[in-house]
Amino acid sequence: MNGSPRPGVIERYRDFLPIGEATPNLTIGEGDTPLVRAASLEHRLGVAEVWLKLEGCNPTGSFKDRGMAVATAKAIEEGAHSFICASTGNTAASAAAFGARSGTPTGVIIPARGVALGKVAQALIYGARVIPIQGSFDDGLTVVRELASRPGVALVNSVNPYRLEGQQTAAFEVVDTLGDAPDELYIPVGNAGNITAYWQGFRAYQNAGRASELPVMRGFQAAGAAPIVTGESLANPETVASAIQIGNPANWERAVQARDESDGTIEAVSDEEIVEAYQMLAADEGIFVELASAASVAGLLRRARGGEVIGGRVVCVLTGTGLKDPGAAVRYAPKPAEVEANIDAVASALGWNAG
Ligand code: AN7
Repeated sequence: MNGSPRPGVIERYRDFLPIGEATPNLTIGEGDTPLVRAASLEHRLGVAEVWLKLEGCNPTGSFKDRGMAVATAKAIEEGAHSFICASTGNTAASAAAFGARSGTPTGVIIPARGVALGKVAQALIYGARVIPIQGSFDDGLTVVRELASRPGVALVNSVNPYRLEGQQTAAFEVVDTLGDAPDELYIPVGNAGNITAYWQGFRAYQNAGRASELPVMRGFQAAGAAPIVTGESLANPETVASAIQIGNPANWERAVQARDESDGTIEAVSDEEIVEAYQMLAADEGIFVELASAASVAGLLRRARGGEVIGGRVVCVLTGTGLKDPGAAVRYAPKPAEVEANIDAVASALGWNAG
């Protein structure tokens, strides 16, 4: 321990990670995120225990910091002089932060259209070289995979195994907090790295005797970007949840393996269902996530309403904060009307009776 109450994932889970003497620890305080009960959802759905893993509380506002802490540390250990990634936004922001932290030039390739402004703003202010492309995330990933064959360039997308090693730590935290694995884990699926990493983490913990059981894994893609559900990759995925607008996930096979080994499912949720869960989390639980993150809760709502039997203790992973995309919140919340600046007008607008 370095004395900090938030030592970062490398220090906290060193024994479970590929960390050696020569691995630097660049931590920005990632990990150790809250796991909170969702009383309103429990009541609404009749599920005994619903827990929400608030990954938006990571330093750059998404779960990506866990994997990025490890991937960038290993890249530096191995002599990299540049980081590169393709991204729907959150990976870009996280890579840019760790690039800044380590003084490593970082290139982030993003689709020119659809990335939430807050994510672009982060990548820019951290000092990354931001390259918007006339194409999709999938096109960007193809480009960066080729660029990464140059010496000294570290690819920090989730095709990098160290990303997944680091992201396992979220599963470790869930087990450490609950005392065992949950019955079911609900998680959004885009490039399919995170569902793969959680499964890897739960299995590692079981092998180490820290968990007695494994959860059923339930992944959710947006209906307009659901290649794993349909079995067909897409050139033009379409969803309001821009973070998971991905047509050909890099970790496709491993996500299917996690699904099958856990006796789980990967299903599609519609944009309407995602928006409903997004609004409900904010208005009923006081938790403001981004649209993509709400896919996990949308999936839980759909299964509960469909009469499926839900495990007694479920965890929904909420992958990122809603603050990166305030435009979405304004779009999906009631719009206030402007009123005159006096007590009567304000009281009346509040719906309060005249005093
Ligand atoms: C909030 O940033 O792919 O299935 O380039 O930002 O591991 O891809 C983001 C993905 C879920 C899906 N929730 O996770 C990127 C990127 C949020 C995300 C996902 C993403 P994966």
